[in-house]
Amino acid sequence: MKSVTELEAEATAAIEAAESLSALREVEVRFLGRNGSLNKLFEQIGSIPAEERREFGRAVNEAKAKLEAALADRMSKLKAAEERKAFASEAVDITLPGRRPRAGLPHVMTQAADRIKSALIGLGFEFFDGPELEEVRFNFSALNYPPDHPAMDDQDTFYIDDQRLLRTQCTAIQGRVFESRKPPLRMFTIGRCFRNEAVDRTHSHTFHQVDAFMVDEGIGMHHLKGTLGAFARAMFGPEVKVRFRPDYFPFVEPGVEYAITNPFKSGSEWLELGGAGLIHPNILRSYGIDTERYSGFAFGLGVERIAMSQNGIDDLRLLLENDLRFLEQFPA
Ligand code: FA5
Repeated sequence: MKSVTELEAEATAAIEAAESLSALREVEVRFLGRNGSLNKLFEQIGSIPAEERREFGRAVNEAKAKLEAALADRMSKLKAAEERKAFASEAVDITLPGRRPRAGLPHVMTQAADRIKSALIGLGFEFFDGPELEEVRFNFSALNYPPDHPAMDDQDTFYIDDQRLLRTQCTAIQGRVFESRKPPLRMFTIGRCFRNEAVDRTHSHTFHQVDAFMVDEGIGMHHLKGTLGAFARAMFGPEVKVRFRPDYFPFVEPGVEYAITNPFKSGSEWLELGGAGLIHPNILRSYGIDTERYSGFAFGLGVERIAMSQNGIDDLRLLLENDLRFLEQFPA
């Protein structure tokens, strides 16, 4: 059996020789652990003559205390060394040139919507948001569609149930505004619309409209034409011409189709942007608005059409694909 002094010397050497925290931990277990060599020494105390036991116990305890101190000392040295190593391996070369973050840019549709918003706000219209999942009544019946009228077939959509659908037109905000506000009104919205429609170069099942209306005393077609003329110039420049031709929508009387001179070199001379007209008196009356005093105009335009004509894009599908090679051609 080893003496206390021998064991202490052996343990001290092992502590000094440990090159890592895990090696040190092993040394600690070997000498100071519950089943370690020092505790084993204690177990011999019974075989030692009674008068030497005190001295023996003291020597073992002293050795234990020394070894614990040596362990703690070695541990802090090893920790510091490991930290230095980790620090060195994580070091950053601050002299390297930085990597430029890839800055995003607004989608070409967002850019068009922003331009439309500032043009209409500039003309005194107030933005009003409506839900994409709309009540059937706001989308159709509140807009003077007689029940089962064939005009609804042109705007077949995705029905959630009998009362709710994905809106086919942003004109649906009219009823929402009339329920909560009184004239004079000058409102507009921009948002997504949905129709059961095959996708081609100019149509999609999901698209955007801007819809605006004004109700005040003595509003007539001249206000509508003046507003849409000013809107076209704000959006497409001073040279643009506008054209109005009779059209039918249940919620306007008279109704017109609104077109601008085609900015594309090819194709027809005119590009249709949407529909417009004077708000049907039936609608105003149904919301308790005095039609002797008030009248109004409304218009609804396709935002994709506007984005396409402003940027010379000839296929609407490109707007939906999120291909960066396409989108990066339109920095804001
Ligand atoms: C309407 O939706 C009427 N609510 C517009 C209106 C408002 C008339 C207020 C009178 C008063 P229309 O279905 O024609 O009308 O659609 C208007 C415009 O939305 C179209 O000219 C087109 O630019 C765009 N649009 C319609 N359907 C699609 C589609 N499937 N894909 C892309 N754009 C579409």
